[in-house]
Amino acid sequence: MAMEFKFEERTIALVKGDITKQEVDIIVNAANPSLRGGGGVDGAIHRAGGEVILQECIQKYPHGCKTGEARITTAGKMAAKWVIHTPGPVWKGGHVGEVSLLESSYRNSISLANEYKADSIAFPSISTGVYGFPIHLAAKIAIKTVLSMFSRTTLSRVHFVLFSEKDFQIYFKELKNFIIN
Ligand code: AR6
Repeated sequence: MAMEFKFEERTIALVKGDITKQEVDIIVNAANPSLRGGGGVDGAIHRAGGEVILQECIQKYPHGCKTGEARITTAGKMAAKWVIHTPGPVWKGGHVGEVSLLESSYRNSISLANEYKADSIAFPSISTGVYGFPIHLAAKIAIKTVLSMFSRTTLSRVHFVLFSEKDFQIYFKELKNFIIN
């Protein structure tokens, strides 16, 4: 299922489904600082792309990646050209910089996509699985941060890919609020 919206002559798609199947230039991975794979969407991306992603992470990023930063690899067997790996923050109650770290994950991913002159990018709901970030707040941050940069980049499409109907509806509500207000 997908819904499309126009924003400043660009397209935002809300998609319910599997991010590894998205036909976009860049897929964003909700990674952890080791960049050595994991569960959730990270596991799905490494499985779908194949060994080459892990090999590249090890070779190019021996020290992994700090929370809120972003690193790029190719996408192996997936339709996308690249994967941007960004470790979002672990939610610890909201008083240790979680909001600004999540903003940084989105901001640094968009900047890197722009450096690579990408036309399209797909985001999962970073930090809202194992890392426990409240999804309503995370959806607001994701939408606000991405849309505030969108028109100054090479990107013409951004996909927010949600794995469940519940998450999809939360993003839908936040996106409508943001576009209308
Ligand atoms: N496509 C789209 N979304 C997905 C998919 C998929 N194939 N699989 C899961 N999700 P999580 P985090 C959703 O836990 O909270 C990993 O082990 C999922 O339902 O993957 O940032 C890493 O290595 C949820 O809404 O990421 C880290 O250690 C969202 O993706 C840690 O988990 C994010 O859930 C990162 O935790």
